[in-house]
Amino acid sequence: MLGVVAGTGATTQGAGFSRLSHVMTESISTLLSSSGLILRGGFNFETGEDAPAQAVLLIGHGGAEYWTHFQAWQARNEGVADPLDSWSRHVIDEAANALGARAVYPSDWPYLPFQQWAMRAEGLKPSPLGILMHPEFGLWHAYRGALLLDRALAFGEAPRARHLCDECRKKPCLAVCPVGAFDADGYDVGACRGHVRADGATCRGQGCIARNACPHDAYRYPAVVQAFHMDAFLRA
Ligand code: B12
Repeated sequence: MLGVVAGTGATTQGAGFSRLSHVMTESISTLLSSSGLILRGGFNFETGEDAPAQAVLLIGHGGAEYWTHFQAWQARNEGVADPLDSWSRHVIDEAANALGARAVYPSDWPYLPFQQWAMRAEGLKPSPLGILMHPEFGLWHAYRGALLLDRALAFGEAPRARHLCDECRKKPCLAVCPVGAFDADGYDVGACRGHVRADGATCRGQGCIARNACPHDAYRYPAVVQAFHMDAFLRA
């Protein structure tokens, strides 16, 4: 398994990737270089596990580096439905073809367990909001696709990421939602969506208040990016 290690930039592969074939990480890096997406991590499925392949590599972003690349593509492809998904497919399908892999996406139905895969690949744990907490990117990261391979890859030890929520005493993320959509029992999607739709101008224009309350905000998405995702959330 491998993952981006704390201290590495959001646009380059970290030291953890040297455990995977240098040739493979270099070629994935080259294939993704003008997209703002990065190889997040990967692992081999266990023998006997009900798995879709032998190995998986997760592609995503830490921070919003991808946004300018996506916007440039969208300007050349006006009117495309589900633009972020379409752009992700455009970038990641090409990488999959070059590597002899099969690309799958977070929005594919039935949903694939992207967060479970990320926990295995990167050693992450969920924040109280449900979003995985990353030791460098905080809550400001996501997955845009995965490469499934029918061959095992040479991964090293499972990464153990520092879980910042364990060290956070005040947990402001749980205190600020105007409708208390997040608590120890989980995430009340109906309350969240109802508020955002009816009178959540801040959530709609600047993003989720609870997510923005997290102090680990070095990679926080700009308001325009957050507004785009909240709009997609309202339409989901
Ligand atoms: C359906 C879905 C939703 C639904 C319902 C979520 C739920 N409570 O069930 C809705 C539309 C509400 C939603 C909302 C959001 N989602 Co969502 N969602 C998904 C999706 C497409 C499927 C989830 C699923 O059922 N998977 C299948 C099961 C078998 O896989 P899993 O790994 O076991 O699923 C985990 C999640 O369900 C998680 N979970 C449970 N409750 C919650 C609550 C939240 C807020 C999240 C993020 C996860 C989560 O627990 C499981 C862990 O084992 C995934 C992508 C994917 N394929 O997983 C994204 C995904 C989980 N969402 C994601 C995100 C970022 C969000 C939003 C923050 C988006 C936004 N606004 O910008 C919002 C949260 C609302 C807010 N206040 O901002 C990211 C999380 C990335 C990360 N860093 O961890 C994912 C992985 C998509 C991606 N492209 O990366 N989402």
